Amino acid sequence: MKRAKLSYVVSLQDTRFSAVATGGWISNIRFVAKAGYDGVELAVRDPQIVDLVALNNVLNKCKLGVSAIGTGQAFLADGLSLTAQSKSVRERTHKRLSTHIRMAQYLHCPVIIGLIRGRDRDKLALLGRMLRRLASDADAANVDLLVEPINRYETGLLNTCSETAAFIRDLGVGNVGILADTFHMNIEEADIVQTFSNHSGMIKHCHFADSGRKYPGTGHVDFVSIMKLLDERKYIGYYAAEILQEPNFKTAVMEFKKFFKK
Ligand code: LER
Ligand code: MN
Repeated sequence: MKRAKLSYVVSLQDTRFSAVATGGWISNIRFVAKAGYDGVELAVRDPQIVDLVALNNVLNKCKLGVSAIGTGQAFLADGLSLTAQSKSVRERTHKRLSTHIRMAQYLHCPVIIGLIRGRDRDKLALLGRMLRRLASDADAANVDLLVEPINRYETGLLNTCSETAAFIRDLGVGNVGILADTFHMNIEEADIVQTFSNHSGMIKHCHFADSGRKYPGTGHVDFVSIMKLLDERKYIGYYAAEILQEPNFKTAVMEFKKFFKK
């Protein structure tokens, strides 16, 4: 039986977001490969400053796939947002995300729409217009977009899987799915396993972190039931470790992997 794959989130540049591996990305990627992962997820502020050929060489040598490209640092570090008040900021955001889409086309992976959508709850219609346009660019490049429900303390725009599913249905495009992050779900969903069950057809990718955002087993998220359900629904995407590097990067990598051997 084909199974879900494991990946670990590695940032290609320094960031204040602490649930990703930072420091030397080459040695981080090599360590993840040696620990037996199937892929890495790349957090990328600006694809134009990435040496794609060098990156691809490292990935090929390590025999790693790429689960997705994260874009949140373009929001956190550069202030880009799809729903910014200013039209010129929105256009620069579209342009930046087009470069993420080109990178994703090269690496054969989806692009995440997380915090880059902005934070203002009232901007859902604007987000819809911006995303429809972006989804059409992505479709031409054969790339999928993943909208990630994010908890209320980080954004007011799309906190739950059911809101996000309704939003995606309204877009009426075929290449946008849900990224389900158990850390956010533990805050926003009444029943995490039931939520996976309700939306499994639209969930194309998962971020796995326990309730305190550390590796599975350190909190109260029921990963065994989640994986049993997703196995039954024939989920063959990734479980990506977007976790705090605690007690340190290497231990977090090993402990996340170890959890899935049980
Ligand atoms: C990104 O995947 C995420 O989960 C957010 O918490 C980033 O702020
Ligand atoms: Mn996430």
